[in-house]
Amino acid sequence: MTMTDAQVRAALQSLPIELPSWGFGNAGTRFGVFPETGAARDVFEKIEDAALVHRLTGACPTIALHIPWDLPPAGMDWAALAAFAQEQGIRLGAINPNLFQEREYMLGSVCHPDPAVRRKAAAHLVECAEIAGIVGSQQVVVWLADGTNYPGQDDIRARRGRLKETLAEGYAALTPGVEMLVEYKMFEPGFYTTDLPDWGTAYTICQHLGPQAKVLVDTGHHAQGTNIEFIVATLLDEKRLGGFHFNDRRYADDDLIVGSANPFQLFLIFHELINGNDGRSAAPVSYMLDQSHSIEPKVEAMVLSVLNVQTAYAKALLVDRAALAERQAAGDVLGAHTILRDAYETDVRPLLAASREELGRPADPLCVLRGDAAFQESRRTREATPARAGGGGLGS
Ligand code: PSV
Ligand code: MN
Repeated sequence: MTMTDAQVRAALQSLPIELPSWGFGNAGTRFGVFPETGAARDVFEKIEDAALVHRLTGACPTIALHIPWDLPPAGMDWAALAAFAQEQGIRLGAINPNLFQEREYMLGSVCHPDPAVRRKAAAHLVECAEIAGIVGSQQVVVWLADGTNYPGQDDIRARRGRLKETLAEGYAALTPGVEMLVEYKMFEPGFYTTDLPDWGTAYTICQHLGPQAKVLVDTGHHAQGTNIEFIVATLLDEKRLGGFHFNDRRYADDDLIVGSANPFQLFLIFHELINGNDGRSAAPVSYMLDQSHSIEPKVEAMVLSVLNVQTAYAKALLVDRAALAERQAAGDVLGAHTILRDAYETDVRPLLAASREELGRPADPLCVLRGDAAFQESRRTREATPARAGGGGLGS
């Protein structure tokens, strides 16, 4: 039995995809930055751009913020920024502490050998927990650049002790109901050790922290060939999957548009998310994009990313789960595999178009955006006007 089109549309319409503020700004690679005309320069413009993506897709009601890149300007408080977002039609989402950019963090933040640096990192975690409480955000997402470059540079176990102790201070400051999502990454900027390199390490840290701590899976943060859907199934089974940072990659943390390099993997991830839930919808975890766009138009890139996530989800919803279970029980290796392939090869474009129209959004949001002369004009106007908050940070 497969789900009906109406059931698939209802499930699709209930999947919120959070946008990263840092994906709208002029980021680049370490080799250069190619500024885009009219790209967002401050938190207001990032919110405006995210709201546009939501108007076009109907799927992105929140924007994740990075602190201090997205601090409201002097004289404005968080409640006012949240109200600005609401006027634009979206809400403020996950709060991401920046524990990697300041000079003191050269040898790490929460794992730094100097207690004074750890105090600073803990205070920033507490500040971010408080911001999340004020703006009604559901998550504080912790990604650390902590690690070492050379054998012997620092004591691996001592760093782990500091990690647990310092993160616990931020955890203790969380408002009830707000989760701390602990993100891991195999390497970079640490090239010898990384203090949170994999899902297992993140999982044990979450166990130490408490029930409000869960693991965040960034699809670009694994070794080549890692079976991410297996990780997803395991974390879901342990009730410690907090959410995703979606992006795609060929080599390392490439931050490419999700679903552009390996759409089959994205489909398989959603298949596990549905399996580990009720078989009819993806687990209610946090779904965010984490991409930085260096050569692609940023708003278009976000829209395409949303469409790619929805495409993978729609195909995964179409898997005939009863038939799959039957073939699996019969030990029919290729019969079972074929059922997954059949769903993956279904053309879901008409279904997605109908779902968007049902929500009063364009059937093809990317096509509408690309043909929108007013949007292009607004970029030129923006470029010719000073930014409101005077700056704002680059993406990662
Ligand atoms: C750095 O690798 C990174 O891309 C992480 O994935 C974080 O989630 C993001 O930056 C924002 O800090
Ligand atoms: Mn990430």
